[in-house]
Amino acid sequence: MSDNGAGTGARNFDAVIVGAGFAGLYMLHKLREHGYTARVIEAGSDVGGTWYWNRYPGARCDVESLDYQYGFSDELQREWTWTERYATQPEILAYIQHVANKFDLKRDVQFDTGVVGATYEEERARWTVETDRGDTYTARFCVMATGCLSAAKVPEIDGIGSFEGDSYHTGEWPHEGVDFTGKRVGVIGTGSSGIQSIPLIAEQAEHLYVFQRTPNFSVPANNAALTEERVHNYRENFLEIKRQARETRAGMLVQPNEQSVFEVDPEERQQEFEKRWGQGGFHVVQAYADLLATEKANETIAEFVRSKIREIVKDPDVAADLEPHDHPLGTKRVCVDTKYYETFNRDNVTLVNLRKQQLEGITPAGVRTAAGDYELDAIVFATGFDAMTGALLRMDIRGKDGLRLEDKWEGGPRTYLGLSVAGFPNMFTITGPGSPSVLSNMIVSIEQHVEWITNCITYLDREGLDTIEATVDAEDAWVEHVNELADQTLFPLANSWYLGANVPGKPRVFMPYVGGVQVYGEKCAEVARNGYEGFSLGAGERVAVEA
Ligand code: NA7
Repeated sequence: MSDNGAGTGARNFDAVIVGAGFAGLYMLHKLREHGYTARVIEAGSDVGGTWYWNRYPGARCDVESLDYQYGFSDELQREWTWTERYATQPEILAYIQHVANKFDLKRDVQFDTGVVGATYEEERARWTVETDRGDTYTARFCVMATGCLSAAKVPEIDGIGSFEGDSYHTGEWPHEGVDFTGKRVGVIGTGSSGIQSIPLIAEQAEHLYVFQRTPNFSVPANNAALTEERVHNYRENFLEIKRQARETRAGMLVQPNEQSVFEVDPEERQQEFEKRWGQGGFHVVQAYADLLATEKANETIAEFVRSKIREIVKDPDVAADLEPHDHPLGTKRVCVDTKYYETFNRDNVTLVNLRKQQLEGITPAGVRTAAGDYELDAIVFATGFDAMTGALLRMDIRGKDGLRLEDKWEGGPRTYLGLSVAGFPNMFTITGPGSPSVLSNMIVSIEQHVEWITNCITYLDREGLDTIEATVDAEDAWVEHVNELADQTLFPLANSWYLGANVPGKPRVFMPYVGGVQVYGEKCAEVARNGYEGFSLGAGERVAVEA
């Protein structure tokens, strides 16, 4: 361990951590607990990661607040009280602030600083990390806690720079908020961000045009204030709930039904769907065991949701345009909304179906489609992210022999366990591609990764080892396994950001691991138990580093 501690202006650390969201902060906390020095480098002016940037109206987590909190500290959970079933972005941000303050984390974070590159120096077994301020940091370990949905994607639309009104990306929302009162507003994109923000923007705007390329499935949140009883029960069983969550597929306790949808008659099925729809959120997808397994089963739930759209939306033509038909339900992340479909019954809201009138471009005055011009005062790009790899590839990361990550991943991301990349020793990717990440409760997956990485580092030190690097063979086998599993599911049938399909030119590779949190966690534990099987461990001569 180096003794040149953080917070003193020192530039050499045991670890540099990129990103101060849930992942980076917990990584810092764990490393400190074990006596390591670490510096977190964060582009934002404060902690929070995705919850720092995504401040658009209606931004909430689609995982219930009680489940979407750290599990590592009983004391922490006892002193924090969530107010709503689905927490708002400000409440989640307040929670992360609380965590950062409680554990005194901010003193080791360098804010307002973007990492532009990271280079591994083989001789000294150290990473050199460069920032956009021109600083460099060196560290034995480099931990990428850069998030899966952190590289906002502004679409490549003709004339995008020519618009003379105001424009915003949901993932980079102004901190002071935006007042759309009296404005003609266009929202481009109907993923989760669009679907959450549209109802609230509609309440303010003089007129709202929703530019929809692909309709998504959305289910009601049925959000409500949490009762004292629910909070109390959760609190008293917290550690057990958190333990059990790691033994599930999605990293949270749901009520799965073991039955096939075809084992019940249509009437019973309808009742079950209605019950789950009433419960809100992802419950509906859990109604039967095979809903995400076969297209035929999936069609039953897809058609149920479409029937709800027809029931809610009064204009049948608008309802028809909102009905998703091009992908099985759940193969894109199901959206969780509050009054999304109802919004299309408002007189000041117009749905523009870009499949019927193609988007031709953006003009100084608004949006142009094949059917004509829409004059707008403001455009909201709810167009998503260069997911999972974007934040990593926007940095110039170079491993052994100058190998660039960008070149290595030219055909799509390749990792061992989503945690490590062959050719990039002592670099870890928290919830990287090839791990359950976005298919799971992120907090659970983040904690599992952080704890695995911490155990790995302490193991190396105990054994007198300096370096750890995934072998090419282990990486190849893992990539093949991840692909094989994905190919057995319906996921590849959707043009989703899971596959990189939303970014023109991005290799079409299914990035998350679909095997679930439990299976994945067991695999990681087994690798560690077997002396970090699939990794080569090195005991080179460590060069003393001057502060
Ligand atoms: P998503 O889910 O990637 O949604 C982006 C939306 O923007 C989607 O409807 C896209 O349509 C649309 N889009 C993107 N580019 C264009 C262009 N060029 N023209 C028209 N429409 C476009 O991002 P979100 O931010 O909503 O959600 C991301 C995740 O955050 C979400 O899944 C949750 O996990 C939290 P498309 O479907 O590509 O036709």
